[in-house]
Amino acid sequence: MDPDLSQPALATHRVQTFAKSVYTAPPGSGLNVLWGCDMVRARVLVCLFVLILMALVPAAVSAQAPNHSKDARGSADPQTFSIKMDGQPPDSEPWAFNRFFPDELQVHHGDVVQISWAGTDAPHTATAVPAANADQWRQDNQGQGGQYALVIPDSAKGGDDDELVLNPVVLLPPASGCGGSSDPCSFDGSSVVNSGFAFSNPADQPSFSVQVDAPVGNYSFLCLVHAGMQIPVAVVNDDKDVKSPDQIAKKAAQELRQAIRVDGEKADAQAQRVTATDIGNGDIRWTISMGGFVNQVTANEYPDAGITVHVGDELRVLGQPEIHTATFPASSFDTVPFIIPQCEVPGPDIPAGSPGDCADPSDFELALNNQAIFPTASNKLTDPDAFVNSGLLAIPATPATPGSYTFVAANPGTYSMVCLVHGPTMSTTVTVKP
Ligand SMILES: [Cu+2]
Repeated sequence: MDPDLSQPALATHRVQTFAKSVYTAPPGSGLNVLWGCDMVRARVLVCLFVLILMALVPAAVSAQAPNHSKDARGSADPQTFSIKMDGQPPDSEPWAFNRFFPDELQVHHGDVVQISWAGTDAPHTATAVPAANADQWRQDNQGQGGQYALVIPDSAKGGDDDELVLNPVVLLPPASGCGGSSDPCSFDGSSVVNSGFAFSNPADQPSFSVQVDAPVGNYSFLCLVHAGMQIPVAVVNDDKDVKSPDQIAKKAAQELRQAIRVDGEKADAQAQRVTATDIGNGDIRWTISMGGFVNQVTANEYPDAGITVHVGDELRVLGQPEIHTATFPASSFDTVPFIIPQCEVPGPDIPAGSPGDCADPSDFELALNNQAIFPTASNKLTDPDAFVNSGLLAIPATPATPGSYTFVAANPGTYSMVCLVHGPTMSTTVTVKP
């Protein structure tokens, strides 16, 4: 059951609020892309990772994301702290930083935290949760049946669509419209405050402001899309010193530099590595990683130099904490979208560009394309034009997102491979020789 449909007026309001922010977003911004499904930028349409599995089992989601308007300030001199999610990689590398910068924060009651997206094109949410242990909170709230599961079964109308949709509770911004720098959402320490889903966009980075009205205690900020993307946030007594906003900004910048220099470079090297294993009969199994992933920095790329194999060889791709596919041919990125925007109706759903295309805007949804996320029946590379797909892989492996997939080189030819999640920057060539 779609939770929004139990409260139609509210659901409509929330969708329209979000739709408004979409339509008023500047051209090329992430929000436009999300609904418009622009193919170039759609390469970033998410990294959904392992939570998908948990949502494969039909799950009832039963409550709204609570949000609150601004409360009176508690302490005398509230400060505003600016923190970042994600960051800019060097030299246009296709990396994303699934981290907050800085990696922890202490504030006083009443302080405001402005959380800015800072990546290239990855989607994130800025979400304040009333839990000191973010991993435990995810287990309790993002697993099967969890209110904040990233994807849920498309069962709103008749339960006749065998597919998954992005959870509106994760996707939608606060109904009240709070979150701007002049109108921060209040986090009272007892309920979740969620920005909704938005894409990094260097030309116009989104941000979300939260006033921390919670009592002294320990909480977390996290991204609902990316596991492990979270920081502890402590509210301390007014008589205890905390780092200044300036010091926090410097710490954040220093941590990003370190993440680029150390973790990014390691992740990049991991993505480029090709290893060979003798499998008998003169054949070789070539193994690559689906990109690199080190300390929450993901290098979304396949080997630049391509891979050359012979007929009879295998190509094994290994999943990462970030979700990916290995899909032939590379042009599939244009023909097999990972996410399909559509209107939920009885029977097969109708493709749509935005909520306004649906008879009821609250019937608009973003579905995962089964053709993209599931493996093809055949794993054989017989024809460079034939569609052969690993489906979504990830680690830790689950039945829905296995940890590896193995192709078999059956016929000579030049084959192109792409990730349907990340697009052309994550592609390579597999040359099969006789
Ligand atoms: Cu990918």
